[in-house]
Amino acid sequence: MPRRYPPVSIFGVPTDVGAGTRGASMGPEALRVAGLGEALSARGVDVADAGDVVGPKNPWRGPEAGYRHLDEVVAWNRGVFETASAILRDGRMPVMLGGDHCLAIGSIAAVARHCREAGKPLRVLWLDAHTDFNTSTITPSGNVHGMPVACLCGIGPEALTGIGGHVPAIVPAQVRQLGIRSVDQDEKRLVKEHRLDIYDMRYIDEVGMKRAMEQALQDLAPGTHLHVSFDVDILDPTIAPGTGTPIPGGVNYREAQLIMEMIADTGLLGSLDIVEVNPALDARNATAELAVDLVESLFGKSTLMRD
Ligand code: 5AB
Ligand code: MN
Ligand code: MN
Ligand code: MN
Repeated sequence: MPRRYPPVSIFGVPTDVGAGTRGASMGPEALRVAGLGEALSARGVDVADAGDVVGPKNPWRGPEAGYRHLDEVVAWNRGVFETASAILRDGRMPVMLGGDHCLAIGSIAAVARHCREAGKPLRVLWLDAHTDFNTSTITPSGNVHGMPVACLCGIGPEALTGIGGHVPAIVPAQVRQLGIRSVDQDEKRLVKEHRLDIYDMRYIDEVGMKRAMEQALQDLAPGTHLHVSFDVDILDPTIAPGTGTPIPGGVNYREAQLIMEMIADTGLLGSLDIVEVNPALDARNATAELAVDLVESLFGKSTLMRD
């Protein structure tokens, strides 16, 4: 039986201020060109395009006190927070087209505030090759796209941890991370210390994607708002070359479809980030097209019975 989805508002965030490679700023347009809006409409979803968040240009400077472009990262995230909050207030589902992954600070802060006000449980499913749990003192790069999960959990500069007006925006127990295969040395210590629930590639190899996803999605209370933060570098670079920090050994096409299909089956999807698509590194928009294909599955498109 086809599932009904709430109305969706997609919005673009054309910046790469949080990344170490230029080009994710072109991600929103690549996803639109790949037909994201049309694909959702074809699924029967009421979809509107809220346009793009506006923010400062990328100054392309080196790290200062452990951060690259902190002021610009804050400015962009404030804009994301305002836009996502307005969409949620309208009773619509925000779908953010990044941009680099630092922008999830603003989108998830908005979702966390919305859930707090509505008295809804929130769960964040972080699909990524990386844990994104660095801080200014342990980061190897200063790039804030390697820090959003830590910031959301209250570890980071006040200008970022406080964006939603409540510190921390979320706690580690609300997060599940899947697809992980690149964690920096000190970052490993920190994710262990904070007990992040991580389904890494070794675990997926051993138990299989189905079992790993069942565990990542288990004990979701009825009425939970499920936020999916989809960093396309979770995918194997052979199928998704258009991203700034590709790591070999990622999830394959069928595993990626299964992830999305199993999320769809929960019926709890409440908001989505699609980040780190970098058209400057892509092969004929293949990564954006694959992302759109996967989002169709996330919205209930399945091979046989269910659509
Ligand atoms: B992404 C690295 N851990 O902090 C760092 O793509 C990479 O949002 C971060 O997951 C990758 O610079 C950030 C080496
Ligand atoms: Mn990421
Ligand atoms: Mn990543
Ligand atoms: Mn990346």
